[in-house]
Parts: sequence; structure tokens; C-alpha cells
Amino acid sequence: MKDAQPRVTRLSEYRPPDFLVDTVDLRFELGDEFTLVHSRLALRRNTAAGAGNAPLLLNGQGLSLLSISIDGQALEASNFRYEEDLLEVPSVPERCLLETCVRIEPQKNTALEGLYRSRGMFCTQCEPEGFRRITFFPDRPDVLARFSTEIVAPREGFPVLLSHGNEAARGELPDGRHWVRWEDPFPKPSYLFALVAGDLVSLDDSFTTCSGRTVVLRIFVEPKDLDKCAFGMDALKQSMRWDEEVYGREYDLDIFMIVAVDDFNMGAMENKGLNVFNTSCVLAHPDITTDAGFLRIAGIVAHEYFHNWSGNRVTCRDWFQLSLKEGFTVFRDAQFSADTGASVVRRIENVALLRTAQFAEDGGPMAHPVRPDSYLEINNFYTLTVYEKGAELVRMIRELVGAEAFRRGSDLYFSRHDGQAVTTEDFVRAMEDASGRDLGQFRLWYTQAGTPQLLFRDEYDAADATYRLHVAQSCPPTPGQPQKDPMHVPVRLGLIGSSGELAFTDAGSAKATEHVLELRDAETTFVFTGIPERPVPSLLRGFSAPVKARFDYSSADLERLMRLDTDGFARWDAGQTLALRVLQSRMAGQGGADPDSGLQSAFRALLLDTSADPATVAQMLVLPAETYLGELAEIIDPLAIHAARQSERRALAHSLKAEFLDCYSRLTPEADYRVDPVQVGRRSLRNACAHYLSLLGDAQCRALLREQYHAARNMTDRLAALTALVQGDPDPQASGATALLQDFEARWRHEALALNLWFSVQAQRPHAGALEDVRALLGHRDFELRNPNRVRALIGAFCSGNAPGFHRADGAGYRFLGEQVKVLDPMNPQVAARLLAPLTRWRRHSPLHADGMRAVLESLRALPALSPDCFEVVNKSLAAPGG
Ligand code: B3K
Ligand code: ZN
Repeated sequence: MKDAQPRVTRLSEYRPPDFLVDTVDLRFELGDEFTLVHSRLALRRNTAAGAGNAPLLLNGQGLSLLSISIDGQALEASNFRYEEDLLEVPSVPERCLLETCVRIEPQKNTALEGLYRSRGMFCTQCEPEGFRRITFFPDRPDVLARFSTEIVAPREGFPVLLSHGNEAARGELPDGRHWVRWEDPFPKPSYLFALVAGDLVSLDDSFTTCSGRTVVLRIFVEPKDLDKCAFGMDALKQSMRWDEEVYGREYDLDIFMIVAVDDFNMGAMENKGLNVFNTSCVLAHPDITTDAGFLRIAGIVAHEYFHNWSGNRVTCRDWFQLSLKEGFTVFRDAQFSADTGASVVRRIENVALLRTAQFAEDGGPMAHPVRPDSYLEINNFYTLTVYEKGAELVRMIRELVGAEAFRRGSDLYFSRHDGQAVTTEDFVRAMEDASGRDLGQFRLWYTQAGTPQLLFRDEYDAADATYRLHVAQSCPPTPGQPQKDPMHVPVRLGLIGSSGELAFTDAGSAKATEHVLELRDAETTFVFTGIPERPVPSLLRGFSAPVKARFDYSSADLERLMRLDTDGFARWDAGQTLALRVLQSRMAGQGGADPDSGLQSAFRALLLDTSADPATVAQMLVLPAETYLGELAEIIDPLAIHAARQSERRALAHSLKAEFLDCYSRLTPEADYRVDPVQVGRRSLRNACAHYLSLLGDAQCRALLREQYHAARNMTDRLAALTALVQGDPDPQASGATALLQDFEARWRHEALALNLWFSVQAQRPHAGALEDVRALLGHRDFELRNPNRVRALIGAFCSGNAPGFHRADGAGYRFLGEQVKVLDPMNPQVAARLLAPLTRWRRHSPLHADGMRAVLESLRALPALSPDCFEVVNKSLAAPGG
């Protein structure tokens, strides 16, 4: 049983474990009715913890204890206690063998933490605290043990029995069951434990490591999915090679396995040698996977693989250190993705995610530092702040110390802490030791929440050819942190003259066209001499720091940056700033049927420029996201934001129809589909044009899009046409979208991942009436509340990606979310709590919306048995600001 009021866990109360576990031997007897878990722990008192003869305390949640013994002696009931998720044995020898047998019921586990069943197979998810739902254990990341795992199951239905490490033995039992024993030579924390049993087939391959060892690679799937593994396998091999070449990291076991599981709370999990993946993050085939899906899969395969070093070999001391492994690993996977092509576009995508979603988190009631100080439910802290902002922190360290010192720092970190459970402080110290740089002030990035703001202004003195750049930094208050100290911020800077970049020196360094300025004080002035003309500053190139930067650019300045800046990211950003202004003035009631003339000519130039990189042009045609516009507004009015963005897009489509059509028809699809940067770029631009054209709702464009849908030989083009007609066309009935939706459903009814796309397209039709569609789809024969992917595809997509539907003025969208969370919370608290995100920012909305959002949060707070996950989100959202 969980406590009525969840307990706060605080970093300041961290204490080393009283007991360590040298080895753990597990034996699972899997069954349909129940599963028996036999465990033998070799325990040793941790004298370094200095806790005298503290009792043995082991976590255990919802376990039926069948037997318990110490050193072969069964314990009397009076010698132990199992209450409130803790097993307490008051008196134990300094070293002992603790044996337990518990009974669990994986088939009833809908929370998908611990051991559960997904489409019949058995699988596990233990991070962060799922292992305690399997057996008794000090379920914390700083207890590292050597695991052996024996799995017993009926051969029928479960021919494949997997755990991690190397297979040590297998055999048959007379009753039709068989067993396999796995041994992992590397000590690891319980959160990395995994087990899988099912009727699976595998795609097999191998990889020869840099030292010449052969590693067997296997991707396990249901037989129907065997044709969807090749891309993931390729990504895996590329990741293995890349980690050797770029970080000097070699794989360490003889086998590396991936298993695809349909019911999964997150994307994937890096269990040692046995990664478990959400099917949506590993299965790929051009018929059912979009380009974006392929790229996401490659990134996630890489991410989980990279965890073998950044996470598994060197792990976290406690969950406050989560970003130690997640921020660093996101940084590594982003580097990998950038290295495999389209690096500027990848960076633009990352920044767009930060600005839309992470900034919102940083500005809301759940704001927390990259290294949080406290939590009620750790599952709520697998956030964009810990992951994405955490990655930005690593990126900034690299900016500050330089690529070579950074590599020395990572080498030092891995060798110094191999086999240990450490902290973000250890990471930063390794970087300092390897580079000789002082990152003292930089550490504030780990402890201060909120998005810093940089206000730039400049002055140019023509008489002495001097350019001055003034910067003032500040960071808004966040819950529990009313005041912030100035941060150490790397500002990558270029100066753009009337015909191109200018060379300049920074603090006596050699002349170059780019420097990384280091901001440390609340206010700073940088002085550059020998500057022959007034430059336009190209600030935060490559988005060198996760901040909101403001500079009063004129339209001509922005136009100059878009034309002459050599930094692709900065060119895109200049376009975004231009578009932002246009949308902001539309939100303020200006602008009519015509587009902004500056934006119109920028778009025209982009569409006509046949030498430009199509992928970048596609990004430049995307106006800033609604959530980013909201984030920058004083008061968020989601309907006004949507209307402004939509009317500007429509105006651009009308005035540039010929150019969009021209660009669209220039980019005819290639005969054979490949996921390479050139093809992906061409498709993305063509489909961006398709979406603008759909806004016109005219017969010619409709015909073109219907033709695209039918002629498509890949999901990217098919889905783009469908989405354009369903979401872009002002009249989806007349557009023929309804018939295409039926066609799509009939085609892909039996492909869960494709059907998820079908649910999402409808959930995101930007119209108040989409709520009724979504309600109807809840009753669809293939909708299943137990499957997180489906919940996210329908309910999640609607609530977080459909402003006109979710934020409709009668508040019905909010009440809908409340109802769904109420039903889902008892089943799967993690997924339920995540769905709540759009409600958490209610205070920033206009009263009409804020009242409706708050009312739903209050109705949830009144529920008698809210999970700790939802309890924390709801209560923090309703708490007085600054509290
Ligand atoms: N480490 C896992 C996340 C597990 C989350 C559990 N709530 C996936 C990843 O970041 O690689
Ligand atoms: Zn991760």
C-alpha cells in the first residue's frame, strides 16, 4: 500500500546504503496465474556508511512473501516485518545470505513497472523503482550487484527466455517447462535488471569491436514484425562504431539484444545487454514509418546503446543525479545524429523542442533544476529539463573547454568512475581536471531552475571603429527559488557586415570570424576594436546556451542575417524572429488577408532558390510553434495564437500559391525510398509545400493531395497528404479527407504503429469539433486504454497538440482530460500524470481558460486515491506560485 500522502525525498537527506549486495541469484517461475520469484542475496553491512547495527531494510512493493530465511534458517514472523513497501529485519549478521520467495501477478500489472505482460509476453521495466515490484532488494542505484537469473517457463508460448549478460546454461523440465540461466559479470544496480519471455523471433547480426572481439547482435520481435528490424540493426551497428571512434568506448559483453514490446511507458530502456524498446522506437518499415520516425528510431537506438557507458558502466548515485546519465546520453545521441547528416536541421529540431516544451516546463509549476533537490514521485522527473536541458549543459561545457579537452574529460570521467555510482558533481570535476578550467560558477546551471534571459544592446563608434555589445542577464523566479545568481554563459558570436562576416578579436585572442564570449556577471560589456563598419551581431550561434535572448534587430538586420550569416542555425533563427514579430502583431489585432511583406519576400526567395538545401528551407518555412508563442506572451490565449498563426499561414499560401506549386512539383519523389539526408530533405520540403497548399482548400490543390496520397509508396508522403487534407483544408468533408481516412484505416488496421498515426491525425484536426471525434474514437474497436502508445496517439495528441479542440471556450476539452486521467490513473499512473502537462500552466492563461483548467485540477485533487504521480503534478500546479 502507498501512503495516503506521498513522502518527499530530498537530496539533502541522501545517506549511503547500510547494506551492500555482492551477488543476487534469481529464479523466476513464470505462469499465467502467478509467478514465483526466488531470490538469494549475498548481503554485507556497509561499514563505510557508519550506521552501527542499523536494521536491514529492503524495498518491496505489492509482494506476497511466501518464505524468508537467513543463512538457511527460516525467519520466525517475529523476526521481520513487511509494511508500507519495506521489509525490515532488525537483526542480521554482518554478512549473510538472505533467501526469499515471493509471489507476484504480472498479468494484473497495468502500471507497466516491474514484471508485466504485453501481448502475452513477459517483460520488465525496472527504472527507476520497478525492481521492488519483483522482489525484495535495496532498490536504489548506488547498490551494485552481480546478477544471475534463471527463468523457468512453459516451452509452449515461451520458447525464448532472456535476461542479461551471457547465457550460462539451459535445460528441460519433465513437465513441459524449460529454463535458461543468464549471468552478468558486470555489477549493476537493480534498475538495470531485465527479463523477457515470449514467442519471439530475432534478426541476428554481429559486430567486430575495435579490439577485434565479435559481439552477437539480436533484435527480438513477434514473428509478424521480423521485416521491420533491419533499420534498427543498422543504427545499432553505426552507434557501436561511432562510440568507439568519437568517445573511445568499446562494447563489453559478448551479446547485445533488443526486444520490441508493444505496451511500454517510455521510448526504451537501456538494461545491460538487453535493451527493451517500445515497438514505436525500433520497428521501422517505409510502409508504416515516416522519415521523422526513422530518424527518431536511429536516435533512440543510439541513445540506449550509448547508455552502456554513460549510465551502466558509470551510473547514478541517486535519482537526483538522473541527468548525469540522461543529459550526457542525450548530448551523445544528438552528436551522433548530427554526425550522420543534416546537422543544422537536427540542431534546429532540438532547439525547437527546447523552446516549445522545455522552456514551458521551466516556466511552470513543475519547474526544477537539472539536478532536482526533492521529489514526491521520481517518475515525474524524467523531464525535458533533465534530458534536454541536461544535454545543453554538457554541450555548454564542451563550448567552454573546447572539443579536445572535452574528450579528455569524458575519458577521465569514464576511467575514474568505471563501476561506480556517481554524481553530476563528479562529471563536472572530471571536465575541470582534464581541461584546467574552473567551472565553479557553471555549476549553477545544475542547481538553478528557470530559463535565463539575455538582453543585448549594442553601440558602434565609427570614429574609433569600436563596437560594444552590452548584455544583461536575469533568470525569473521558480518554485522554491525566488532569487537567482548570474550564470556562466557561453555566447558564440559572429559579426555580420554589409557584405559578409567580419573578423574580430576577443580579449586579445587571434582574429577570427567567430568567438565564444563568456558571460559571468549580471551585466557585461564586450568591446571589439578595429571593426570597420556597424555590424549586425549573430548571437548564440548554434544556440550556444539554452536561454531566451533579446536584441532589437531591425527588419533589415534580420534580412542581413538570413542572407549572409554563415551559421545555418543563426540564419534560421533570424527567420524565426522575423516571423515571431509578424505573429505577435497579428495577435495584437493587426494584419488582414495579406501576409507580412517581409515574410512574404523571404518565403518567396526560399521557394525559388533551387540551390538551397531543401531540408533547411523546409525548416525555414515553419512558423514558430503555438506553444512557443504562448511561452513568450504575457498571458497565453491559445485560441488567439492559433488564429494568428493560421491566418498568416493561409495568407502566405494565397499570395505564394504559384511558388509553392512550383517548388512542390520540382521535388518529385524518387523511385526507390531511402532514408538519406538528401531524400529526407526533399520530402520534407515538398510536404511543407503540400501543407501550405492544403490551406487554400481549392479544387486543384485537393486533387494534387489526393493524388499524392494514392500514389505514395511510403508512409512519409502518404501521411503528409492525409494530414494536409484532414488538418489543413478548411473543409475536410469537401476535401475528400473522410474517404482517405477510411482508406488508411482499412489499409493499416493490423499495423498498430500505423494505426497510431491515424488516431493522431484526427486528434489534431484544429477544430473545436475534434473533441467529439476524439470521444467517438475512444469507442473504436482498436482503441485500448491499457496501451500507452494508443493513449498518447489519441488523448495525448489531442490535449497537447490541438489548441482549438482542447482549449475550446466551453472548457469541455479540459473536462475531457480530467475524465480520462481519472480513469487512467488507477491503471497507469505514469502515463496519467504525463497527460496532465497541458493543465499545469493554467495560471498563465486568460481567466476564461484558467478557471476551467483549475477546476479540473481541483476535481482531481478531491479524488480519494490519486496516485503519487498525479498527486504531485496536481498539487504543485495548484500551489501558490513561488511556494
Ligand atoms: N532510462 C530510460 C527511462 C526510464 C524511465 C522510467 N520512468 C530510458 C532512457 O532515457 O534511455
Ligand atoms: Zn536515457
